[in-house]
Amino acid sequence: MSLLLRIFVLSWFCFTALAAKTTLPDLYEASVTELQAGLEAGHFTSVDLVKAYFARIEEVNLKGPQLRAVLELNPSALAQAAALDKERKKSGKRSELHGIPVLLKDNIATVASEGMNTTAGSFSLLGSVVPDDSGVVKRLRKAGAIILGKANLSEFAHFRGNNLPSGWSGRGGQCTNAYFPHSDPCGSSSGSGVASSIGLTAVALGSETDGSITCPSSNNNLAGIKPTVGLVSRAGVVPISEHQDTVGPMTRSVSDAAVVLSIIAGPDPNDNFTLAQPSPVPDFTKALNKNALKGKRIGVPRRVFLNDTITGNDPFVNQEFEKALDTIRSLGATVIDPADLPSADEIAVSNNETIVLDVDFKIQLNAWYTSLKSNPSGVRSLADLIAFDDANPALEEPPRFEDQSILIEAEATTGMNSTYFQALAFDKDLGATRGIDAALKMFNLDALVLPAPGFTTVPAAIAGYPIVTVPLGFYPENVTIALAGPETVYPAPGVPFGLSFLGTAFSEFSLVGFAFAYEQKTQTRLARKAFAEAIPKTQLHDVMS
Ligand SMILES: *[C@@H]1O[C@H](CO)[C@@H](O)[C@H](O)[C@H]1NC(C)=O
Ligand SMILES: *[C@@H]1O[C@H](CO)[C@@H](O)[C@H](O)[C@H]1NC(C)=O
Ligand SMILES: *[C@@H]1O[C@H](CO)[C@@H](O)[C@H](O)[C@H]1NC(C)=O
Ligand SMILES: *[C@@H]1O[C@H](CO)[C@@H](O)[C@H](O)[C@H]1NC(C)=O
Ligand SMILES: *[C@@H]1O[C@H](CO)[C@@H](O)[C@H](O)[C@H]1NC(C)=O
Ligand SMILES: *[C@@H]1O[C@H](CO)[C@@H](O)[C@H](O)[C@H]1NC(C)=O
Ligand SMILES: CC(=O)N[C@H]1CO[C@H](CO)[C@@H](O)[C@@H]1O
Repeated sequence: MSLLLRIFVLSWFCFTALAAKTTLPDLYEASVTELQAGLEAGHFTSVDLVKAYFARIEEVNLKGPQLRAVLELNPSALAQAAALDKERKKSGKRSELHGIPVLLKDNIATVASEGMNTTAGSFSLLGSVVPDDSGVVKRLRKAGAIILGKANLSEFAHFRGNNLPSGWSGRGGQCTNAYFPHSDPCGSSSGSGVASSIGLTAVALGSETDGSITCPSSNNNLAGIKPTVGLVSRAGVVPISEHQDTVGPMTRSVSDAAVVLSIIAGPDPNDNFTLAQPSPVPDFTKALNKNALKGKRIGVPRRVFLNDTITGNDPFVNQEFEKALDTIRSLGATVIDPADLPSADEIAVSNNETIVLDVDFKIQLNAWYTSLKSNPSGVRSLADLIAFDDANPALEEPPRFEDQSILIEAEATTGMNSTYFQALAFDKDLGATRGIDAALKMFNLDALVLPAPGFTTVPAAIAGYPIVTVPLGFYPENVTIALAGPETVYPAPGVPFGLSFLGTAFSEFSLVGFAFAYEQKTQTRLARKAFAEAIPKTQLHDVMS
């Protein structure tokens, strides 16, 4: 080789190495689109991605700030990544999630042979063998996604004891927020929220019965989608209630959430609620339009949060909420304020939701335990679970985390009787007919908007209707810090909170558009990062050979 050619080749190598390094995305913020582009361009592989996320989890999960966001890593993830890298080279990507790591809330089942447990955070399910992958995991695998691991959560999706704090489970301990030391991550999809917020995974899935995607998305500076009950399969998800449970994405951007929802949504013969959804499943990424709010009518159902002691009494959240309404106006929408739900004051005092959830939980959790191929704990029912917790206090009832009042209340129910069916009908009436649908119709609205913290999720929860949440603001430096649980505080300086767009059944496509327009205009997520110790340092270049 001539000297000139040598110099050329050498400098070409240096140039491409440098170019690759400079084009590697920062995993704190990296979007699915950026990661997919990097994988396609060969700047890094899915094996590199899994290694980097594992290392980032290692830095902050049990060490350093001890966020306790992740329960288990998938021992098969690296092998899955290698196979998907090979397949990409040979025949191209299967979908936008090909080779992208996804973290699952620990109530979402994965086959035991892969090496992980599905426990909803409870030792009563450790080592249990589920009959199959959950419906959403089947879709993710088909799309070429990599299951990275299982996230900590409020045990049994916060259906164990009213006095247990968000983010605590027997198996995982207390998960905490990355925006202020020992602050409340909210729940019950706490670990999914914390892990997404600081890039311990590309994206995460959570589940919601009432607030469990919305609230941790709000507290962790994320975009979250709580889909209509019946859009996304709940087959293979440790249940609370088939009338309210739903699975959805918790991600750093609305775009990422739209990519994930497009893949996990759709009918599943193992969850007959999904068979009634409109066909075909929309490509939600087509809803990502910066002008989506132009000419729309957005209502503010004030009575949903006026009497809410969490949000209604928080002048700072309200102040940021008023600014959000101005932003929505500036994006070309008409804000109708107030646009109250006729049922709002009845919802505030109704106990119908509890009646339904208690009865459903007992029936469906019993069915979960009996469906298991095996369970080393010997627990085969809700009654067994209560006895198991009491018999294993070191695992499940450590000091200050003893409460299992909800389990006991649910166990006392006697099945579906007329009281139950009446409560179910009241919920539909309060949440949908005289609630969200009535307000949409009366004021001729395209959607409703509410602050995400507090009990603003209840109308959509009892109606089975969707919510799309985006970052709204952060608590100020001088906020009064209060206790949220035995080991957590809320509010606290710098802790995020969100804005929720709500609508009727299967209105996700519109809601995604509205949330995207607001997110793109404000870019609130980028205004603040986690506290220094909670920001993992490992990046792709650290793990690439
Ligand atoms: C979870 O289950 C797998 C296989 O079922 C087992 O090998 C593994 O040790 C379990 N993980 C933990 C953290 O106990
Ligand atoms: C689902 O199937 C059950 C019986 O397996 C039935 O009772 C229920 O009404 C069905 N639900 C829907 C929404 O189709
Ligand atoms: C909620 O607040 C409104 C307005 O202040 C009031 O009229 C109504 O009685 C309150 N409802 C409840 C259930 O407290
Ligand atoms: C259920 O809702 C209806 C309608 O608001 C109400 O009359 C009834 O008292 C509620 N039941 C319970 C148990 O709260
Ligand atoms: C239905 O069952 C519940 C307990 O699950 C009980 O409190 C209620 O009184 C029963 N209703 C009727 C009409 O028997
Ligand atoms: C915090 O500071 C702001 C402005 O700097 C002030 O308006 C507000 O009253 C203060 N809040 C508290 C709780 O001290
Ligand atoms: C992945 C990981 O760090 N998992 C840990 C979660 O927390 C429990 C309880 O401390 C540990 O046993 C796991 O190793």
